[in-house]
Amino acid sequence: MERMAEPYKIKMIEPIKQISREERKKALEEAGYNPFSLKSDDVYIDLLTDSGTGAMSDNQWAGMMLGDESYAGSRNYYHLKEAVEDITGYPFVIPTHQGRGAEQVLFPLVIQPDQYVLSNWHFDTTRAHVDFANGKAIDVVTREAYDTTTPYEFKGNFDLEKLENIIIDKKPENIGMVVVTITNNSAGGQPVSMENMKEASRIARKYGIFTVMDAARFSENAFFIKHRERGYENHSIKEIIREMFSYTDAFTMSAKKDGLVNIGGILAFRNDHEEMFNRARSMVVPLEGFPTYGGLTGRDMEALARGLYEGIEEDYLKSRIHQVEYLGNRLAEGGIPIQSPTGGHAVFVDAKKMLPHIPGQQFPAQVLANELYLEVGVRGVEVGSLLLGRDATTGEQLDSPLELLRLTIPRRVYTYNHMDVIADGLIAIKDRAKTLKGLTFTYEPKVLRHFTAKMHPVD
Ligand code: PLI
Repeated sequence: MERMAEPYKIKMIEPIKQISREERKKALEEAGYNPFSLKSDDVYIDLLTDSGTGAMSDNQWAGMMLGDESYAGSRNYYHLKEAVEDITGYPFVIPTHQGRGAEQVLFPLVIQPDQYVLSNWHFDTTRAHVDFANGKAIDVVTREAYDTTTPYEFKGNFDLEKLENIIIDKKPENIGMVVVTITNNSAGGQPVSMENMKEASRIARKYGIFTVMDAARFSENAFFIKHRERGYENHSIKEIIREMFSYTDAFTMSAKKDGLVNIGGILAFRNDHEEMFNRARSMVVPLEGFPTYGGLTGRDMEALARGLYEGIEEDYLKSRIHQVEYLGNRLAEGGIPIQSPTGGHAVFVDAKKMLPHIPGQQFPAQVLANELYLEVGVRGVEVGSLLLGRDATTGEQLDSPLELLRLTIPRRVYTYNHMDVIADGLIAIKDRAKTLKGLTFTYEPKVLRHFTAKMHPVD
């Protein structure tokens, strides 16, 4: 696959260095074989997340100097509100410190205790906030998402039949809300088609159920619709985004992804939800801050107002998605099994296929993450059994349907040469994959264990 020249040039650089293999071995041991516990100085190429790790433009940095740090009514809030309304059509806008801040304000207003929440796939914090609101999260993703080898253009979709059957089975009054996660992070940054979103929304509205967009990667999703879904090839990205948001009542957004900022989130409501907006504005005060700053500085809001526009530019999106696809193609050509086709923000390596001799209970994707770090100093992240955890009542380790190593690409940060280092590193591991050993816990925290667990290779 050809490389594509970036639609920007570099004005400032941040040095990175590759420490020696011996030093990496020591660092990994000290980190308890858990890449989350590595110091970033010991990492050469950091693919832990695309969240808050992107590079801002000169235009955004210039905007930072125009921060109006007034406690109430900052002019940057109004810039942000105008940008959100222009791009999504939602007029009622509340800034929050990041995506989970928006979730913690909204969810208790919508979910009644013991209600179910249905999503194509809840992100970890989204699931946690459903739990905190005493709701019960159920994922209803299309079955194609679990088959990494067969390409399917919209692996992020809802299983619509299952969605409606669950609503009927549990009864509509017991469903708190439907959450449309775009793109579907856990399935591999996979997009949701417009048709699927429209149908999910039609089903929810038929039963009077509130719908929320988890919009972290909304512009990447719009790009995929334009290039993969029939009928949208001649629509602008903005037109597609407008239509996507017409199918939900509110959105929560981690602006640290497609918003192209290092911190920030948004909670917004459609024009027919002013009453709920007013209730959310009261809630945001004790949780995040006054409703015209919600945990952000004026300069953060200005950078975000500008980042939202840069994130929907077609040239930028083309270059972004192409770089991820390039890495995916290099890996596939080198015989590395990946979730196919590649998604928007990351390449997901199928560790179950690459390390079939290591059972889920010994965390094959974590083993692969560690080996890639030892090989070239690249830090990826496990999305599998370690992340999934144990059954809350029986304490048994749950069996994850997928054991994935996520190689998450920060926006506008790394070059194609970095993609080659990553690909060469993984391909070099392939031939000795059989010799790699599983992992066992030396310390297993009860809550969100993947962040702080300590492990050791099994004998
Ligand atoms: O990290 P936050 O609080 O700004 O956003 C939470 C969040 C919500 N929804 C989705 C789909 C996410 O992917 C998400 C955060 N994702 C992270 C941190 C990631 O590494 O994927």
